[in-house]
Amino acid sequence: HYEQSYLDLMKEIWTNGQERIDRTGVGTRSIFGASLRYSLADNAIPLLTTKRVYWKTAAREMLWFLTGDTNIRSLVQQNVKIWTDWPLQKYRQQTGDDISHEDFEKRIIDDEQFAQIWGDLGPVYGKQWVNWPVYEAVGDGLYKKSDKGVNQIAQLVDGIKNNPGSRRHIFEGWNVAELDQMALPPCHKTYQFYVADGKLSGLLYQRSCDLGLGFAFNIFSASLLIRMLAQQCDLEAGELIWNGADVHLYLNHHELVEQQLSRKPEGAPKFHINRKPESIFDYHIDDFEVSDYHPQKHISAPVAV
Ligand code: DHF
Ligand code: TMP
Repeated sequence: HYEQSYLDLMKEIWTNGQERIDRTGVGTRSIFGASLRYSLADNAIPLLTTKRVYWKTAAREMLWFLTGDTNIRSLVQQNVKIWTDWPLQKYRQQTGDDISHEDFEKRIIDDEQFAQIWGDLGPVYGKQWVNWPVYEAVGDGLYKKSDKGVNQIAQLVDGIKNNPGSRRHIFEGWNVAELDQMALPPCHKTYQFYVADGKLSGLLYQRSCDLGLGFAFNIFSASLLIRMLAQQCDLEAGELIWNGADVHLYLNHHELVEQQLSRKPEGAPKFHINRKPESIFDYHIDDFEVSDYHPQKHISAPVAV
């Protein structure tokens, strides 16, 4: 089963990983360097079956990245709460207001100005993907920021269509000059694509991976992106190769780990796109459908902020 290698990795890290105190103070067991492969042939999609994965949440996040938006407001409006903790933490620290999650999210929705000030994550994924800043020389050694940055995704689609054999189908989230403005520097930081035999494959380099929580979203989202790109470029989807660098389990995920490792992966979910949108930027959540997904019960686990 395609999920077995993930469960094996989880077991290996839980039993043999190096224990460290991490940035969040929660503590992790980790290994450095892991690679997993998933076939996307015949509509296969790597959704975990040993716990329910809320794939629509992950798909909404991916569509949000593609709009270039970095404010959580449009996510929260769609009931996607996976990014709320970071702006909330900043708001609490800077104002001393001990507002609840619910009240903060309500305010983000109800008060546009509040959302503009407190809901932004800085120049994270979406900004770098579709509007990577560019500077123009204005003389005397001075530069100014151009109105329009580089749309790496549009360039990627052009490249795959017009020069499929290229070894430069890359987009990058790690803008070193802007890391200090980001709520969280990108975890899924580099994507590269490869066309052969009418199939598009993608490789994701993930510098830091929360194997209990983020990982399930990351492999689904990367696969979704490969599928959308393949459709736009009239290719079949090939494989996802996932490369993790610091791959870890948080120590407070012990229940999740034990439960998940006691379960057997089962079934082979399929992913479908219902229509062909005009461009990579025109997909809508209703275009996506998953069938044959019968996962075991969701397991909730705390997210380390
Ligand atoms: N920090 C940490 N420590 N781990 C992460 O995985 C992580 N992921 C981030 C931002 N910072 C992070 C962005 N992605 C969840 C999933 C993905 C995600 C953030 C959070 C999450 O909480 N998933 C739960 C609930 C999903 C839901 O409510 O829809 C899950 O069980 O999958
Ligand atoms: P770090 O910036 O100190 O590495 O912390 C980021 C944490 O978030 C780390 O546990 C990895 C996790 N993460 C994922 O696993 N996937 C994601 O997509 C994101 C945004 C974060």
